[in-house]
Amino acid sequence: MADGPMTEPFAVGIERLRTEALAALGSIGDTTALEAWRIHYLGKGGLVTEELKRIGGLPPAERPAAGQVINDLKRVLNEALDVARATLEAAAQEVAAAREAVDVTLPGRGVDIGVAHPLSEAMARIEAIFVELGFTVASGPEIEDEFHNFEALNIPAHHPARAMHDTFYLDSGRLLRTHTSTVQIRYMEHHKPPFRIIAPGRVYRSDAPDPTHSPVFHQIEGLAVGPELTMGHLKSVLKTFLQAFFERQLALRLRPSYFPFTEPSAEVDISCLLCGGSGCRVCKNTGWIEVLGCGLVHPAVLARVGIDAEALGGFAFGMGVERLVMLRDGVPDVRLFYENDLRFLKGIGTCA
Ligand code: 2U9
Repeated sequence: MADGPMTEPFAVGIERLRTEALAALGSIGDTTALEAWRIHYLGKGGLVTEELKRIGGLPPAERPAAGQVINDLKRVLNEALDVARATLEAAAQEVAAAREAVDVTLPGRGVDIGVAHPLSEAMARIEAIFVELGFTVASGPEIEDEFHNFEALNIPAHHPARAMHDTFYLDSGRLLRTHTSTVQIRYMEHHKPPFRIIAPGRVYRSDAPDPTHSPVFHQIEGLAVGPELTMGHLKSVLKTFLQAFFERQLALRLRPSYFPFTEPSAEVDISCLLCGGSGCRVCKNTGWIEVLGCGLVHPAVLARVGIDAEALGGFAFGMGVERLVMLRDGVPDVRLFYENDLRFLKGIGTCA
């Protein structure tokens, strides 16, 4: 076959390559395929580069025109590549914008307004009532020593009352306080009578949890020391407090009891909150509900902290805060205070 003019078939081949490349570009839908297209046609070993290499085989006279044709092809394909890339990026941006779009007309989710935990609310309330009665609020450590938790309170080693307290002991020989009486002992070590204090706080007893027991609970204990303090003063303070806390008139009954740190000691009953005293299931038909313990401070306790028990006396009382809230709000299980179930917290919480 005779050699024809070289420019014609070369230009035709380039034209076919252009048509094929642009057609392939038209069907590309993502940037990965676009990059593969670029490498296939315009990359170092791509088809356009192959054509460039073929120029060397053309007669010298045809080379400039062939070079021109290939340069045109390169420019056209690069421009088409830029347009295709811009189109794909714009489409991707549209998809992303649609995915992230916020419908500002939708109603909001609503915000829960926090409430004070029922125990915090009750503690604050109880403290406020006693402050009104002239008491000062005292506090102290939850990790204690045996002296402040037991010995100073007339509970020597091996005393059966220690077993009643089911103490959590730490490796250090210290313990988690079983009552906030420890705070009153520490207060008496550093303050001269007369004084009236309450000691609110967390206490710990190694009890298995059940509807009426929790290994951690809250107490508020009170102590007044001064001359001529009697059970009459004690009863009056407690009646004022209990009527303020339960927001109603109540009858009070003191039943003799025993605590190592008070003598005499008494349990305090109030007339039933549900039936008022006539008898119902809440008071087990007795008309009375036990709410706290109290007594006159044992002279041995005063003597242990250097107070002259001949000249001065004191009264003391102690209450479990959970028990009071359970009675007031009809909470059936002490564990509810520690489970953080919002249905419970919202149900009896009050706005902070
Ligand atoms: C000092 C001296 C005496 C505090 C008292 C009680 C009686 C009492 C219980 C109530 C329910 C403990 O939480 S509870 O289980 N407490 O019955 N507490 S007298 O007497 C004191 C305190 C401090 C220096």
